[in-house]
Amino acid sequence: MLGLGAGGLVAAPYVQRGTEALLGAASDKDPTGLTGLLPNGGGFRYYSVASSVPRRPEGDYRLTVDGLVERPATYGLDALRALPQTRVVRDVQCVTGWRVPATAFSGVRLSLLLDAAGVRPGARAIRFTCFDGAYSESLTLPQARRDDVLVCLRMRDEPVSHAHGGPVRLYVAPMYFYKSAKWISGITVTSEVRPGYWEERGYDVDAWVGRSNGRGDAPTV
Ligand SMILES: Nc1nc2c(c(=O)[nH]1)N[C@H]1C(S)=C(S)[C@@H](COP(=O)(O)O)O[C@H]1N2
Ligand SMILES: [Mo]
Repeated sequence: MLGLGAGGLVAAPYVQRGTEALLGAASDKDPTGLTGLLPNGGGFRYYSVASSVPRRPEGDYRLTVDGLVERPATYGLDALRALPQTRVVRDVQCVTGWRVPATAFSGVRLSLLLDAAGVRPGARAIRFTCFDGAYSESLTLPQARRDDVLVCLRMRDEPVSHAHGGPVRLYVAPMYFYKSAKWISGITVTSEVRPGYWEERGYDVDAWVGRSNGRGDAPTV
């Protein structure tokens, strides 16, 4: 029922003591090599559970909205840019402890895309998929409809870089940063929450900062 969160790869074992070690390992191994290539921009760590992520040329980017909706849709970047843009400035908090204060994210409210698609009765959750082929995330419908949940085109007032999940990533402001899926390609409306990548590995689906099993007081890794 949980599905293969790692896209068919062997799933990592469920870690009961918290998955800081796993998150740290992803960073320590630096599978993307990006940490070595890029200055540590403003305190961010670059995370990717996929060993490499293809770059998506702007013109080729597509975001699909489907599942329990009246009007499935596919958006290119221009179509997303043409929609009303919202900017929020909030702290970024990774579950492993590092934090970046007052970071600007802007883009289209997820609620706007859901309203445009017309969520059908019986829908309760959203599943996000990513073109890295590995990561996934989830939100309940009420969480997804919050004003501070954005489909981001810009981060720190610049286009979202490839390292940070560009051209389009999610930003779920009130939750730990693992909810903010990078390189998103699919938004599927579902009848139940399908736990995302880290959630299958022990982290809470309801990842409210300070009110979930990622406490943010773990040592920075
Ligand atoms: N597709 C994808 N999204 C992802 C991740 C990932 O590995 N793959 N890591 C998550 C985690 S644990 C964090 S802390 C943030 C890191 O975002 P950054 O690389 O922009 O700092 O992205 C989140 N979104
Ligand atoms: Mo994280």
